Parts: sequence; structure tokens; C-alpha cells
Amino acid sequence: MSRTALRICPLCEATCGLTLTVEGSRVTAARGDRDDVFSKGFICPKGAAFGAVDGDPDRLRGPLVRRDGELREASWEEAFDAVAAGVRPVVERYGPHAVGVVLGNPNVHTMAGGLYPPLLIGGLGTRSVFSASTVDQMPKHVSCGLLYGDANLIPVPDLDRTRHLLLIGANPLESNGSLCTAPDFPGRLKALKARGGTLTVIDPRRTRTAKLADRHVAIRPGGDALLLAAMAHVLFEEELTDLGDLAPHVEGLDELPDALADFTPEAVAGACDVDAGTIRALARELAAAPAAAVYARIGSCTVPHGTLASWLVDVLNVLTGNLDRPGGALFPQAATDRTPRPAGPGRGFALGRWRSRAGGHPEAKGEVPLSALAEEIDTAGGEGEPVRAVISVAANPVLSAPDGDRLDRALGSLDFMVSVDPYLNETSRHADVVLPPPPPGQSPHHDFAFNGLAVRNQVRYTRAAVPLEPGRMAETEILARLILAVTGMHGADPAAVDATVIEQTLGRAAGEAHSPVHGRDPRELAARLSGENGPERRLDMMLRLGPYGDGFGARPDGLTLDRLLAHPHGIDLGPLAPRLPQPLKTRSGKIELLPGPIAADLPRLRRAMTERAEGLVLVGRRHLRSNNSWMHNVPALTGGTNRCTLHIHPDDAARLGVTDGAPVRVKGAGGAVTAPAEITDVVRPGVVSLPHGWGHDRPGTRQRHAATDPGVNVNQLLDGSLLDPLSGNAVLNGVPVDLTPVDLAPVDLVPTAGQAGPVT
Ligand SMILES: Nc1nc2c(c(=O)[nH]1)N[C@H]1C(S)=C(S)[C@@H](COP(=O)(O)OP(=O)(O)OC[C@H]3O[C@@H](n4cnc5c(=O)[nH]c(N)nc54)[C@H](O)[C@@H]3O)O[C@H]1N2
Ligand SMILES: Nc1nc2c(c(=O)[nH]1)N[C@H]1C(S)=C(S)[C@@H](COP(=O)(O)OP(=O)(O)OC[C@H]3O[C@@H](n4cnc5c(=O)[nH]c(N)nc54)[C@H](O)[C@@H]3O)O[C@H]1N2
Ligand code: SF4
Ligand SMILES: [Mo]
Repeated sequence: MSRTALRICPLCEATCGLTLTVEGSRVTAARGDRDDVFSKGFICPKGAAFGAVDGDPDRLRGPLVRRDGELREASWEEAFDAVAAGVRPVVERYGPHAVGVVLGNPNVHTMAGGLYPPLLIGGLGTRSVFSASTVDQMPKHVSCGLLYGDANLIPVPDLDRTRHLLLIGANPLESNGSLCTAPDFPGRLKALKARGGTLTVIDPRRTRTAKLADRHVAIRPGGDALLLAAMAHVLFEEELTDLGDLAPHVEGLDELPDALADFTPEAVAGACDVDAGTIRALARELAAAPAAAVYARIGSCTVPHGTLASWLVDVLNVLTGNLDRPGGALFPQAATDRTPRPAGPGRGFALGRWRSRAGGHPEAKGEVPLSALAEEIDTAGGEGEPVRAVISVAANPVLSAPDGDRLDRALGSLDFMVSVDPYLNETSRHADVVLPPPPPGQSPHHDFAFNGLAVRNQVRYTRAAVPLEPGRMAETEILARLILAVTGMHGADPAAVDATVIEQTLGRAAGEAHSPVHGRDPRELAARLSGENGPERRLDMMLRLGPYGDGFGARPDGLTLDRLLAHPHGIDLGPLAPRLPQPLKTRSGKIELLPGPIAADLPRLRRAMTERAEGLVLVGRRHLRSNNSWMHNVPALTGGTNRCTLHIHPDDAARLGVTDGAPVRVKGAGGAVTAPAEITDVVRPGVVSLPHGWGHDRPGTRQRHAATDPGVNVNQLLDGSLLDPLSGNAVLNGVPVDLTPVDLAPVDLVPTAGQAGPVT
């Protein structure tokens, strides 16, 4: 007997609604939910493989605890006993900062990851917090924090209404979008063109997205901040700025022309390898469009000037009056956002409130760089203690962060490590306790992170499609129990964690003049919450206090969990709408267009104008059927073109004697890897590309399919020292590398093409 169940897809940021076919406790098929208010039936190959991802036989079914050096199956009780016994002595002896918390990408794709990590960090009181954000979008958080006073207030392009999209360092035709949640991103780009709009793509590779563009600019990697600065320069020089309705909400505009004066198109052209005429044209097109949006992602963040590039993206949107206007870049309003407070000055965004112990890296958004995790473990000295215990939740930094070999050794040297992870992989193999969450089919879902980045305001919630298998524990409960175990309350009722959050949140809300529950009794409010468990009651609370909420009766038509449950395909809350100045939290209450830390970083960008990379530089790439490091174990999603090959331009290949399919040794500051060459003019000359998340050849892992075609770890080419200084974000793109065709090294001085055979 089969049945169907709805499930929001957690496999990328597009958050498509899926209709799953369930047989017994197995998900056997997935198709797009045509009635989903947001995704309207869209599905990609990963979503279609939901059943295979969910049912992967290598997923751990129960906890593992290390005994006599070996990870062995254990009961949940034994596992949490071991966690308490492993972490507490470290806290008591060395203090909370000796416990590192490492949060990986899937935390933004689970309800558990949205609800519990802040409590874990707060409960421990540790400053040793590392996450995937510092190998990803931290520059955007920092630039938005400085501009708007809130690091999570990130504008998204109004994809469905814009007339001109300048898309930088993103490849949504493979990634399905990032910091811009849009099911069927490809379809939305085609619709833009169909309504007469234009698409410009800036990317050193002629990606599938670039092929769709009206104009593709193959920039030299790392050059975006220079290019964007020059575009802003042109807007001033040619008097093309027009802030429109934004003007009263912006301060610092007058200082900007001077700050950017040196960045003429002619001055930056050489360094970014885009001619001055093209830069001027890009600026004029942006200014001329009736509504336009500049949008940038990974390629603009994971570079030496990531924060400046991220800032300039928004500066261009401001200068052309496109920020906060329909068709431009707008701030979404999610249903679980906090109750909007009246507009006015806020506390602002502070950077560098503390520094990491070993490397002295400034914190950003409460985190220190993931690139610095290894040194925080393996380097003594400095004030305080090294990290001696690690709590890793949904993270595989041995593959996703720079210099995995060093981190691998460092993790191996810890006093104690716990991983909340469904797999025994390159990182979790070091854990003393592995706590596996259930597969996604057995987990409820709501997108706490992505609804705040979505191109349309909407809200959806799906309960678990399949009941928890015997012996499984919900990830929300795993994290609640973990919090109790590491904060000295081991064994207490995990429901108390949610009850405490509810009590504190309602208590605070009752005290806020702008809250719909101002002056009410928090206990009375708590008693009104519905939901089958703590996480559901927290969701109900957030919805009811939120901008569309019922305010616990104050707005009877408003949102509640019950109302949402009555709409299984979601509730559409309308197109994005202008919101300024309400969400601004800067000290001035305005957009601070030229924040101090940004101005102080401009001299570094000025110096970059004169720099010319001599040799080859490396960039990454994503494949539609991949997802960072953890989906190579699903046969349906591997093979074909989804392979760990080195893309190299035919001119470079000929010059270096590289033949198609032959192994090439790639060497960077952190090490060397050997991968088969794939000669293709998709990359521009001077640039080679390797995907990340590969290198599944370490012992002690349990991902059998991934191990059959392990690939190599591109991040081994990095030594972890290259960071964007303001955000601590790793530089993963535009990294200098040397190539040697393997069969010819090291004796032949004059490489001859065609000697190395293909690798199978
Ligand atoms: N060179 C290079 N490196 C990169 C990038 C790049 O572009 N180039 N991209 C970077 C980016 S953007 C990111 S986000 C990072 C990602 O890097 P990480 O944050 O390390 O993420 P993943 O590699 O996807 O590993 C996710 C881990 O979570 C586990 N997992 C999967 N589902 C669940 C779940 O439901 N619950 C729990 N608890 N665990 C789960 C997986 O088994 C895996 O161990 O990589 C970065 N690294
Ligand atoms: N299929 C699939 N989807 C995914 C993921 C995945 O691994 N696979 N990962 C998810 C995650 S965690 C994230 S963060 C998002 C990322 O989403 P995107 O940012 O869209 O990711 P990429 O496909 O890596 O696109 C980055 C592009 O930047 C280009 N680039 C590199 N260096 C530079 C540069 O200096 N300047 C410019 N202008 N471009 C440059 C690269 O060539 C590449 O085409 O994708 C998410 N979706
Ligand atoms: S685009 Fe993303 S969310 Fe949609 S089905 Fe594919 S993986 Fe899932
Ligand atoms: Mo990411």
C-alpha cells in the first residue's frame, strides 16, 4: 500500500515542495507538488532523488560511542552519558572556550538547526564558534551588518519583476540559487528574458547561467570588488545616480565619490581583466534599466575582498535607487521574523568584539573563521586554552574548509569530540560519540533561514512524512539532550529546553511596547500554544508573534500553527514589498553607506589595482546533482558529468602539455592533489576549476559508494592563511596554483602533449 505525503525539500536553498510516495516506512518516489504556493511543481534531479538520499543504506541507524579506540553501536542513553562525561571535564578544567562548536551547512536546512544551536552556544558560553558561514556568505553578513545594522538583513533580487539582473559569481542553473530562495530559478531567469528584461553574468567560467545571459563578462577571479567600485565611480562621474525614495534614509553618500575616486574603469581594467568600455557599459545599463538588481554570491564572497564586493553590490543598488523598490532588491519579511519594532536608531553592528586566541582573528557575528579551527586546536600559547573538545553539528570541515589534512590531525588530537551527523565521514570519524539524526523523510520541516531570503513572502510547514523508525530520535530532541548534557543538566527532560525558550520569549514580548502581547501574562500565552511537541510550540509562538501572526488573539485573522497546518501546500503572503526604514538597526537609523571598517579596507583594494596574477588561478564549481561534501554516496546523483575533474582551457592545456583525461598534479600553498584534466573552454584562459567536497578516500569512514570514486579534496590546496580580513571568510576562489602533467614530472623539462593516458 502506498500513500503520498508532502515534504519541503531540504536539499538546497530553493525549498521546493515535494509530493513523496511512501511505501511502508520507505520514500519510494518524489515529484514536484503542483499546489505548492511557492514552487508550483518545480523539482530538480536532487529533489527527484529524495527517496535515494533518504534511504541511503549507509546512513547510521543509531548512536556510536568510542570504546577501546573503536566506534561501536550504543544506546542513546549510553551516548548522552558519554557526551556529558566527555565535555563537562573540559569545561570545568579549561573553561567554556576550550569547547569548540562547529556548525555545518545542513543546519540551515533543518528545523533542529534553526532552533537549537544558539542555545547550545549560549548555554556553553563558548566563544569558539566556527561555521560554514566563514567559507561562504560571512562577507554578506558583515556588509549588511555595517550598512543596515543587522547582519541578517540581506536584500534579495526581485527576480519576478526586475527588468535587468546583474548576476555576479553565482551559477543558479546548477546551484538553484543562494541567499535568494527561488524555486525554479532557471525558469525565473527565462521569464525575465521573455518579458524583455536583460541578464548580465559576471563569472570567469561560461556557466550554464552565463550561456543564458545577454552579456557574459569573464572576469579574472577576485576582481569583482574592483569592477563594482569602478561601476560606482562611473555612476558618480556620469551623474547617473538617482536614489529616489531612498534618499532620506541614506547617510554617507557625500563621502562616497571621494572614497571611490581612484577606481576609474581604466585603473581597474588590467587587474580584473575587463576593459574600461565594458565597465562603463555595465554601469550605464544598470542606471538605465527601469528596475534593476545587482546580486552576487559565492564567487564574490570567497575572495580576498569579499566584504568590499558584497558592500559594493548593495551600494550599486542604492545609487541606482533600486534598493527596497519593486523590481530591484528588497528585504523579505518572513512569517517567523520578530515582531517589527517602530523605525528608529538601533544598536548598530559591532565587529571584532573579541579575537580568536591563536591567530588573533576578529570575530564576526559571534564567530571566528572556520579556517582557524585547526590552529585553535593544535597551537598552544596566547591567552587562554586551546580547543580541546569539539561539538560538530552537520559539518564536514575536513573536506569543506582549507587544509583538511591539518584539521584531520587536529581533530584526531582532541580530548573529546561529538558529531551530530547521519554519516561516518571524513570529519565524524574522529568523534568519540556520533549522534545520527533521522533521515529527512522522518523529520518535520520549516525553513527558518530561507523564508527570510525568499523572492516571495510565503510560509510552509510539513510534518514528518514517515513516522520515526524504532530506535530513532528526532534531531530536535538530539540537540536538546546534547545541550543539557554539555551544560551540566544531563538527564533533565529535553522538553524543558523548549519550555524555557517559550517562557523567556513570551516574557520579553510581554514587556515590549510594540508587541501585540504587551502587558499580557506569559504563562497564559504559553498555555494557548498548540503543537504536538516543543519545536512545534516554538514555531506556533514565533508565527503568532511574527509580522503576520494572530498576536495571540490581538489579530484574529493572523497566522497560527493551526492555520498553517490547514494549508498543507503553504500560504502565500504576497510579493516582496518596500520596508525601509523600519528594519534598519544602525545607530543613525539610516543606511550607513560608507561605514568605517569598509572605508578602512579600501586602501587594500587600491593596492590590488596594481597587482597582476602571473600564473594560473583556481576557482570552484558546483554540479546540479551535487551538494557540498555529502551527496556523493547516492548512486543516482553521481557519475556522468558530476566528476572531480580539473577544468582547463585548451590554450593553457596546450601550453602546459596537458591532455584530456590525463592526470595533472595541482599544487597550491597548502598541498598538492592529482586529478584528471578535462579540457574545456568553459573556463577562461588563466583559470582552472575543481569542484569541492570530494576526497572520500580516508580510512574509517562508512560511505561505500562515495569511496568508489573518491575524487580529491580541492581545499588541500589551501593553507588556511588567505582570508577576507573583515569577515574572516576563507579565500576559496582565485587561488594561485601550479600545474604539472603527472607522467612528465619531474624529469621532463619540455612537456610533450599526449604522453599521459586517460584515467578511468
Ligand atoms: N573550495 C571550496 N570549498 C567550499 C565551497 C566552495 O565553493 N569551494 N563552498 C563552501 C560552502 S558554500 C559551504 S556551505 C561549505 C559546506 O560545508 P559543510 O558545512 O561542512 O557542509 P557539507 O560538506 O555539506 O557537510 C554537511 C554534513 O552534514 C551532514 N548532514 C546531512 N544532513 C544532515 C542533517 O539532516 N542533520 C545533520 N545533523 N547533519 C546532516 C552530512 O553528513 C555532512 O557530514 O563548504 C564550503 N567549502
Ligand atoms: N547542486 C548544488 N547546489 C548547491 C550546492 C551544491 O554543492 N550543489 N551548494 C549550496 C550552497 S552551500 C551554496 S552556498 C550555494 C552557492 O550557490 P552559487 O553561488 O550559485 O554557487 P556556484 O555554483 O559555486 O557559483 C559560483 C560561481 O562563481 C564563479 N566564480 C569563482 N570565482 C569568481 C570570482 O572571483 N568572481 C566571479 N564573478 N565569479 C567567480 C564560479 O565560476 C561559479 O560559477 O549553492 C547551493 N546549492
Ligand atoms: S531545486 Fe533544491 S529544493 Fe528544489 S527539488 Fe532541487 S534540491 Fe530540492
Ligand atoms: Mo554554502
